[in-house]
Amino acid sequence: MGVIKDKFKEKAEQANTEIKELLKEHGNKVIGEVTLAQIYQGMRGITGLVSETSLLDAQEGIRFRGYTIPELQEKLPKVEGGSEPLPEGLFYLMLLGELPTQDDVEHVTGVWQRRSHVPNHVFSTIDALPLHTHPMTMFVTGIMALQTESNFARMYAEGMNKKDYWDPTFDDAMDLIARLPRIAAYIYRRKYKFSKHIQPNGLLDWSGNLAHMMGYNDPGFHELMRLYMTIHADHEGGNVSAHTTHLVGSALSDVYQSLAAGMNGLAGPLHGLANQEVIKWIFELREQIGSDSPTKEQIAEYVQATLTSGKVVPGYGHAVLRKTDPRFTAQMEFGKKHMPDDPLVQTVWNVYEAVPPILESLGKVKNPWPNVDAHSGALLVHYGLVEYEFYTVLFGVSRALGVLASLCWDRALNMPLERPKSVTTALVKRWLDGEDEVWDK
Ligand code: NMX
Ligand code: MLT
Repeated sequence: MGVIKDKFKEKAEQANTEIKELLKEHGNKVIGEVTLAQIYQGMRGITGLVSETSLLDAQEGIRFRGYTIPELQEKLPKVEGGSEPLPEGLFYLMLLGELPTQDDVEHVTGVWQRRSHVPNHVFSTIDALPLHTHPMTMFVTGIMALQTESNFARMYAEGMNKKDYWDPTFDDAMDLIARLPRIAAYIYRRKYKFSKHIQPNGLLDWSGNLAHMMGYNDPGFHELMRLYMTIHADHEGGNVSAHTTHLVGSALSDVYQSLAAGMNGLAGPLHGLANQEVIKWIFELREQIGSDSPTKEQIAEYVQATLTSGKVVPGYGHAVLRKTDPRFTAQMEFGKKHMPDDPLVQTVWNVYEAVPPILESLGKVKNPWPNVDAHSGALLVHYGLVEYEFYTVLFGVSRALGVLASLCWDRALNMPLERPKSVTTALVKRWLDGEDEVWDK
């Protein structure tokens, strides 16, 4: 067994014992109430899941195993001469709950390099799709084509003790994470660069290699990819991509099937697709007014027009956060350091001034502040990555780190099939009419 796998097994055994005792002693404690409105309104605020890798605070934002983004930027290992954290280190932290050393991170990079081979049939499957296919559809198709390689599916078919489920799940997770940059870069080069593919460079880190295979060799872009892959990796367990991966995984669907399902959720415009929507929306604004530098007044008018036409302002609002997303702030800091004069980046900052008071004035938006997607596209455009339909694929490569570390934990803790109760409006009405105990029927 590998070093990380051994360590994970040890940690999981400890956690299993702890959780068993915790449930034995406190299993009947009530942790919340559910209102009628909540079951009709997206289950907001219902605590119903356990996810070990990160925790979201509505005011403060995300902490990964207790560490904020600025703390990760300070404490996680970096490439020589670099200043952004290596996402390999964040994966190690999320999986094992402890900060890695430089050696630990180099070890993860090496493991993922060795496991990164993508079989040819995956490329042929992607090639079978017409070129106008959305990159997220190609991405999900590529992940599903890779499912032929699942150790878990093969071993389950052969017959496996449930105590061992975590083991091939761990291997599948490591294999899939290692292979995702190749698939993402293949899609990018196929769709936008006349299928002129670039071979991996075995000397580069995971995100550096992704940048290289996409054809981007500016060291600034490599740094951006390390930051991007770190900040998009996880956002506790209830967001659509994490929750879907966990839910589908609870049926003992393997890592490939579970991640593909989660990525279909990420492809929705209220979730990860918002990053493409933001840039599309700003490009349309620039075209409408015929200038690359819209004034704050022009932005405000455009926001009003968006709202009047019954659309949401992309990149703003959140189901849990109630302040500016620290992932937005981390990207703003990157922009100030690397490209303070870029007109598109400046527009993103002007949008940040214009939008919140307008959304606040509607009186119904619970969070008028920007989320992660409000900023990411402008940084990518700065380095020449203008093909905004591809942006959610980058989000997806990063999100795999968090949701697959979590899926390893789901298996190690033998988390059961997820199956909440649903009711009908007819039953709700009977309850409102005073019929007792309808919920048990
Ligand atoms: N622009 C216009 N209206 C909004 C916005 C916005 N950005 N955000 C919320 N609202 C509306 C929302 O549509 C709802 O209206 P109605 O009652 O008419 O249906 C009302 O405000 C209350 O919604 P909230 O409770 O504030 O938000 P909710 O938790 O339902 O939704 C989002 C959260 C993220 C789906 C929502 O804020 C939104 O649609 N934002 C724009 C899309 C976006 O940026 N998504 C990316 C989220 C981050 N990610 O990567 O996943
Ligand atoms: C995410 O990163 O998943 C989004 O911010 C959405 C969420 O947390 O609900």
